[in-house]
Amino acid sequence: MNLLSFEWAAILYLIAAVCFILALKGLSSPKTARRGNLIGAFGAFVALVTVFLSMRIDNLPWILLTIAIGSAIAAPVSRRVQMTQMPQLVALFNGVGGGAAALVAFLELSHSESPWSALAIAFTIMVGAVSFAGSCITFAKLQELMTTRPVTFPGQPVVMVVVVLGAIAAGAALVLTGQVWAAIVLLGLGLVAGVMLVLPVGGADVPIVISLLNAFTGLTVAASGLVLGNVLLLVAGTLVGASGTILTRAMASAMGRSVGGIIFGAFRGGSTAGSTVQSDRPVRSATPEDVAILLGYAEKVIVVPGYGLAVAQAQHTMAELATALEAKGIEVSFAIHPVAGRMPGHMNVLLAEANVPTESLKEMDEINPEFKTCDVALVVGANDVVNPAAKTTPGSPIYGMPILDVEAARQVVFLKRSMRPGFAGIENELLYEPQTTLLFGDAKDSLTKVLSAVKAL
Ligand code: TAP
Repeated sequence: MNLLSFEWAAILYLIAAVCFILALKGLSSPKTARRGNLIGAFGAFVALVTVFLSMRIDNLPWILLTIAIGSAIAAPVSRRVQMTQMPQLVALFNGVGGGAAALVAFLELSHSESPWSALAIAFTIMVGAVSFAGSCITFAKLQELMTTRPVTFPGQPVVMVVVVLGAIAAGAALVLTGQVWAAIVLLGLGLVAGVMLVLPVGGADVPIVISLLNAFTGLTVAASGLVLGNVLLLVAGTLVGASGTILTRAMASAMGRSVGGIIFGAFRGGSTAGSTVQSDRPVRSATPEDVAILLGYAEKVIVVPGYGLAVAQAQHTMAELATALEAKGIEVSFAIHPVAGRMPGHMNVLLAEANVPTESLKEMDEINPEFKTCDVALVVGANDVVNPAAKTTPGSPIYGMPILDVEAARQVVFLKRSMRPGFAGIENELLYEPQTTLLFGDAKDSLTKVLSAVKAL
């Protein structure tokens, strides 16, 4: 029995859609993001309840059981996940969304009554499958279950063209005949296309691909709104698709990339080249006391935080060190690269947690001219975002990405545990430069020792 009339359901869907729009608005600033998130969750809750109360639902116990299983898995995972693992969680949730939309469209095939709805079904199956498979590979790259370098093989572009042509043929067959076999072929080709799309993307470009796949999932959900005749899915999917597309373009332009270049670059052989990693060349290593002397006698220090700072959870010690240096009259600022860490805004959130004043945080364009007047650039757990190969080595996976001009500083100190490369998997020549010193060890441990040595100066 339907407890809600069609009109009431439409009003509640409208309320949910407004919540989603307000959520996006809230999420656009760190100050309002938490509220935005809650408004979005409320909108999703209203939408879910409306579905249950306004439709005749078969198999209710099964549906409730799957919701319970999903919640039992997702709630503890979301609670336990570290900040540094957030992008892979987002990739996974995103992929599951795309995959679910593809499966729903598959099941709706038997109810399809017009070529238009068959077209929407074909689109949803294909793009949903691409999003699912692509997100799984992105997850594997981010979780470092596989290499983060571009994966290519001879004939890859030809295979991709064959897959796309096959998908168009299977899609046409699905629209014209409505046959299940065509849907199965389309689903399979979509999965292959998703894998092929992400494999050649190098580590440094993965954040942009997450955002692109997110836009794909949005489009899939919007198309499944057409298939199911559900306005809310249409609105929510369009919002996700549009915001994902805007974010993809914004991130690509912040990194000096074109979206086409990222996806097709490796196919052209452009981004597969790179330097070899883990060489045995000598480097200059130092003790915490040496680093404390360098810092303590500087006039101007620029800290470059990166992923390693987050892994070591060293933000509080870093903030304490900055305060101790400032107490000695030294000017300290933090250089924030847009993709430092593993998600947009990662460093801002981390340093805000340690109460580093926002005026000390400087974005890349603002801080870059300052490196040449700085005595020490202290690079804490960052690597790719300071790698000069982005400027000097055409063919490197990060070539063209704007970087922090750390090499211009008089002295550069790296705090890292080993000579292992960063996420992009390429060597950093700056580690071997004469002005560079390395303090090996976990960032928190090293910073604690440097802090007490600075205090003892
Ligand atoms: P990375 O280039 O990944 O370098 C991190 C460095 O931290 C490594 O050199 C690592 O060296 C060191 N490290 C790790 N754990 C440490 C610890 N406990 N103590 C001290 N050092 C530690 O990081 P980045 O410079 O921040 O650049 C970010 C990279 O991630 C870019 O390639 C970016 O494209 C990619 N990415 C970014 C995002 C977003 S949106 N921000 C999302 C996904 C991927 P050792 O192992 O030798 O210690």
